[in-house]
Amino acid sequence: MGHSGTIARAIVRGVPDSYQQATANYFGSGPTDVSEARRQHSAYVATLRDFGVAVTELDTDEECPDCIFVEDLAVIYNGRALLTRPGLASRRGEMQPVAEALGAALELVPMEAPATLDGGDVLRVGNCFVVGLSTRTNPAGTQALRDFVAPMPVHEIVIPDDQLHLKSICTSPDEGVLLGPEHTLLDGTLESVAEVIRVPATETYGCNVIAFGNELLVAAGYPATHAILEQRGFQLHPLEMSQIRAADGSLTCLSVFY
Ligand code: CIR
Repeated sequence: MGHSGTIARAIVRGVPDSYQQATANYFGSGPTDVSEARRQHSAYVATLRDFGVAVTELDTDEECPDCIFVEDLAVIYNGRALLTRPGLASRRGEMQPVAEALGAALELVPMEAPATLDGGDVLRVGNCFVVGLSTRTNPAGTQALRDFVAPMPVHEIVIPDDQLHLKSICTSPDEGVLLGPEHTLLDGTLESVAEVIRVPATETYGCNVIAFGNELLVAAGYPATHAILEQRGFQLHPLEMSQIRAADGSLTCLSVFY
């Protein structure tokens, strides 16, 4: 994700018929309505296009039920793409078309075993990165990220086991500002890099936003979070995400921005 003027292009990937088999252990208990997931995904893509993003939509892959969550496959920095080793081995087959699409514009840097890292754990905040150590991202993965973005500082934060990724629960709505839940990620790491707006724990899912300057794409249905953001002067664009959330996915998960 990024801020005003920083999102030029996005790669997204369509919803397969097999989406009902997508992994779901956190926010969701599994998708139940593939047609509705497709409607929600299409509305998301249309909204990105409305904001002037050049969106490349990759063919879906029935062998990969989680393939819509392309964010996890790459970290983009300085004209290069770090191709991750997703923490869930069953997702590593998603890589090839994403790598091909990114390779048309960027230098590709592969991640080597035993490193694992999901792009959902990597958040750029100003002139540094914050990376989540999670069930998907291991210390060798965070080291690979450090090597990839050096000399840019990388701050590590432990993601509690009841949450999927850093960006599942914390993103940046504006330069120098983070949005996070009030009950976790409280070790001071976030506050060391930005002002942190905290929202009620019941609205943790609402912390995943995509910023276009002052305008934010947000998940529909998180009224306390929306009120806090509107009070701060943001203009909100709520999107229905129920069938994306059902597979533990959030707004940022559906794109690689570059
Ligand atoms: C998974 O468990 O890997 C997918 N069902 C959800 C991935 C969501 N991606 C993200 O938060 N970046």
